Amino acid sequence: MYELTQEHIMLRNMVRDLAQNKVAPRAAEIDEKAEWPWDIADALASADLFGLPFPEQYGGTGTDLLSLVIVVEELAKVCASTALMIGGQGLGSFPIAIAGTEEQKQRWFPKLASGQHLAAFALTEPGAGSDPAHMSTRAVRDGDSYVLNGQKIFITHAGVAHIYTVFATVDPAKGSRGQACFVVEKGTPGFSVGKMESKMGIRASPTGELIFEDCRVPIENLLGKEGDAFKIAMQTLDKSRPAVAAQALGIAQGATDFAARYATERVQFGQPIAQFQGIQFMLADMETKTAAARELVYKAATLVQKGDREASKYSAMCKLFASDVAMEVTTNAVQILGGYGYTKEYPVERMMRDAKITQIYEGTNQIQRLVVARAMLSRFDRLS
Ligand code: COS
Repeated sequence: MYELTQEHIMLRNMVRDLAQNKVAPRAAEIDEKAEWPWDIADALASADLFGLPFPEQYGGTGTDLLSLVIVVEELAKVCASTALMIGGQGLGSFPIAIAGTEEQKQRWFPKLASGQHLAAFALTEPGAGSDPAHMSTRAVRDGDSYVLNGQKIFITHAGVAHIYTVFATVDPAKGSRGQACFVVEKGTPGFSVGKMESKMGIRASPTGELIFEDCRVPIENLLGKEGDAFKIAMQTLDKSRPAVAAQALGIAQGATDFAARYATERVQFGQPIAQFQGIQFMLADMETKTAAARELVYKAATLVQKGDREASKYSAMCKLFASDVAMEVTTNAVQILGGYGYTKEYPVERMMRDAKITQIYEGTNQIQRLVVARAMLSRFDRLS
């Protein structure tokens, strides 16, 4: 089980203040304008929050995954796009943490840890979303480098990132065992950012296409060996899904808190609507499900941190559960606010739009159920 230490609580309180003072006042505007907020990125960097995924020797905080999810949760209570800055930094850099050499970590981590550079994770393609074993981006060895050709889509931090961990196939006949993972730096000839998406939610976080046209990447940028990449991607997602779950959790708590406060102020039939049992029961269910999600998210983060054999299953379970809770809770928050909830005057409609992506990205919830079921049933395979 997990236990929050004094350090976790101090970190949570510090980020709560920052979220309230620096992030909340900008959240509606950056959503409306679909604008990447450099001022908020600077504020997170000044608070050392980009250092959360990195060990101390590279300028990181050297803290655990539970610290990272606590921070993502607090930021997501007021702005899911801002929370994704930290989640995305983890996702984009975990492949280097998992498979990088000491030299590679020294080369890329310090600037990522300080927030001077941002990272992005490039796995998804038009024809390979849930099924990355069948990606078509190619990497062909040529002397001391690889030449990349292909296209990636729906990439968080496209354009704003400096470091992209890119997955490509070196031997299509080998499927998931024929892939390699590379770090491609911004500005590498043959690498460009294509179409940017206009999205329903997390609108202040840029999502876009990456294009590789005879993009030459030195062999020093290969992470692990040829053939390792699919497992690197799976291990990365195991580490990163608790952060998506924490984003969902924060959205759910933010919406619950807002709806509860609103219900005490909104008067109908001569009394605050919070005095109606119908509203009380909705609020009680929202609070209960959100609290249950928190237990699962914190436990999953702890198991992933320990490298527990159940880590992959818990990582999928917490993302699945917390995101479904976030969708349900935010929909009910809009319902409690009624017509006002449907307008941009109040944050709950944004929270409902932001919640939706947490059921989809880093593996749809259908994929999470598949991961959970496989982990459950593999036990019996071993016995047979
Ligand atoms: N950790 C380490 N290795 C893993 C792993 C994990 N969590 N999950 C699978 N592997 C390994 C398997 O052990 C297998 O190894 P061998 O080749 O040595 O046998 C290999 O990876 C292939 O595994 P599997 O056969 O299970 O692969 P599938 O193609 O059936 O895919 C799923 C498995 C569906 C789980 C995977 O494709 C997936 O996670 N899809 C969703 C991807 C996703 O999240 N996309 C969102 C984009 S990222 S924002």
